Parts: sequence; structure tokens; C-alpha cells
Amino acid sequence: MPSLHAHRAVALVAIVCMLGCPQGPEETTVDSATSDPDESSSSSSTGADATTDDTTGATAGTAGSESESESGATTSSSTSSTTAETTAGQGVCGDGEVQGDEECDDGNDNDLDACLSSCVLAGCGDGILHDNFGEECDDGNDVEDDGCNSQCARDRYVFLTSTATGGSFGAVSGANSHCKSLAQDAGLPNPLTYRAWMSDDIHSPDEWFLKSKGRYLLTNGTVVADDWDDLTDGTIQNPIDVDENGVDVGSGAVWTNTTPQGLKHPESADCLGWTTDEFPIKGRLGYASRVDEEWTDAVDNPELCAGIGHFYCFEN
Ligand SMILES: [Ca+2]
Ligand SMILES: [Ca+2]
Ligand SMILES: [Ca+2]
Ligand SMILES: [Ca+2]
Repeated sequence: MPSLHAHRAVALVAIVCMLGCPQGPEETTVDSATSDPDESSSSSSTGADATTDDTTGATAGTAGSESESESGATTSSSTSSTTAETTAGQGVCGDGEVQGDEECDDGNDNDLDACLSSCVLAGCGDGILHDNFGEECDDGNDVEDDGCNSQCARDRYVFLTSTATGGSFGAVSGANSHCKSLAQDAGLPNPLTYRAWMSDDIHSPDEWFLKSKGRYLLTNGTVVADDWDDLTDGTIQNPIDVDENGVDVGSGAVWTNTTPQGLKHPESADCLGWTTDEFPIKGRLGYASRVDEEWTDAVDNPELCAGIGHFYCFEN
């Protein structure tokens, strides 16, 4: 066993010296030859040059590789130390990489996309309107009754038409046009979005209306419902008895043919698609003074189309 170790030791020394024992006897000889004044300067110089070249080459190579190695090590340690500091800190918002407390970092200054320039995810309540994400408004607060609620849904107006008519008014589209016209004349916001709360024999508000998460208000500010679900749950908070100008009409029949859920009434009666007021054709209506289901579906329905009714107009 010891002899085996000895062999290995010798072999290792041999390998080590083959790879790098620069102070070999030949070089020493050359060095002494170089230092010999009798040698011609050229040969000495040549020898010295050769030796120096070798040595310099080796040294330069070693120095170079050491230098590279050191410089590489220095660079990489410097980089990793920088990275470590950055990771440990808040990072740099805007560099395109998510670090520290950043929720996101898309590397741009666009606040209208999914990541704000402050590296916070865009959303309802940040005070920036993101209609591309379904926000109707964003007032940056959680106050529900200031026109923009905590779900970023805005208020919508509802009114009872100041006018009334028999059951012939050019179909639901005629009623819609009348709602738009009255809303526009009254200076209400988004007048061209208005629709009549009305069904014909086929369609209904459930299909036509945007099911808002925001409030429905009378034009005098009174709350009718907190949202679509509240509007269609069978009762409303206050009667829809105020017209487009904020005037309290008080009561009146209203053409609807619509259930409290916003659907076409199962026993549909719509004055032949709201195109006739001739006897004995009938239509269904609601009562403007009511908050129970009779607001849209009166118990004594249907009524003759020769009677007079208002419309409920909703901002959509
Ligand atoms: Ca960043
Ligand atoms: Ca952005
Ligand atoms: Ca927003
Ligand atoms: Ca608000």
C-alpha cells in the first residue's frame, strides 16, 4: 500500500511539473547564458528575448488569466452584490422587472394598461378610469353614494315621462326615441342611451338593458334601486313618479307589458306591438305611484289600449 501511495505521489509531481514548473534547469541555464557578458548581445538578446518571451508569455498569460479571473470575479461579485442590494430593496419601478413590493412592472408610463406607472396593478379605486376593464368611473374612493360606487359603477337616471299616450306609439322603438328626446331636452347626461322599460311580444328590458352595478336615481336624486338586481327583485325603494325635469308627477298608468324581473309578461298584451289603440285591443301597464310589483305589473291588467299611459325611461 505505501508503495502504491509513493507511485501516486511521484506521478502527481511529474504531472504538476509537466504542467507548470517554470523554474526548470534549462531556463536557469538560459538565464545564466544571458547574463554572460561574453555572449553576443544579439544571441544574448535573442536568448534573453526567447526566454523573456517565454517567461513573459507565461507570465503575461498567467497574469492575463489571473487578471481576467480577478476582473471576472470582481465583476461578477460586484454584479451579484448589486443584484442582492436591488432584491433586498424596493427595486426600480419602470425597469420592466418585478422586484420588492412591486405588484407589477411593465416598464412603461402608461397608466391605462394593466400595470400603473407606480408598479401597482390597475384596478377599481385607483382613481384612473379603466373602461377597458369594465370600469364606468373611478373616483378613487369607497363612498357608494357619490355618483361612482366602490365597484366603479356610475349612477343612472330613471324618469316617468311628462307625457302620456294611447297604446299606439310606433312600437318599443318609438317609446325609446321618445325617452331619448325628452332626456335630451331636459339636459340629462347620456340622453341617447335612454330606453323605455317596456316589452313587446318578443323582447324585454332583460335583453335590452345594461344590468348596472350602479344606482338608479330619479332626476331629483331619489334612489329607486341600488343596482339592477335591486331593481328587479320585486320591489323598488321609491316610486318612479318624477319626470325628466325633476317634476313630481305623483301617479299615473305606465305602459310596460313587463314583469318586475324585467321580462316580457307571460300573458303578453302589447297593443299589437304598441301599434294600436283600437278597441278592444289591450296592453299591460304598471302604476307610477307603487313600489311593490305593481310598479310595472298592475293587478287589473290588461287594460284597453285606448287608455292613456306614460313610459318609464332608463338611462342605459
Ligand atoms: Ca422593477
Ligand atoms: Ca403601464
Ligand atoms: Ca381604475
Ligand atoms: Ca365613490
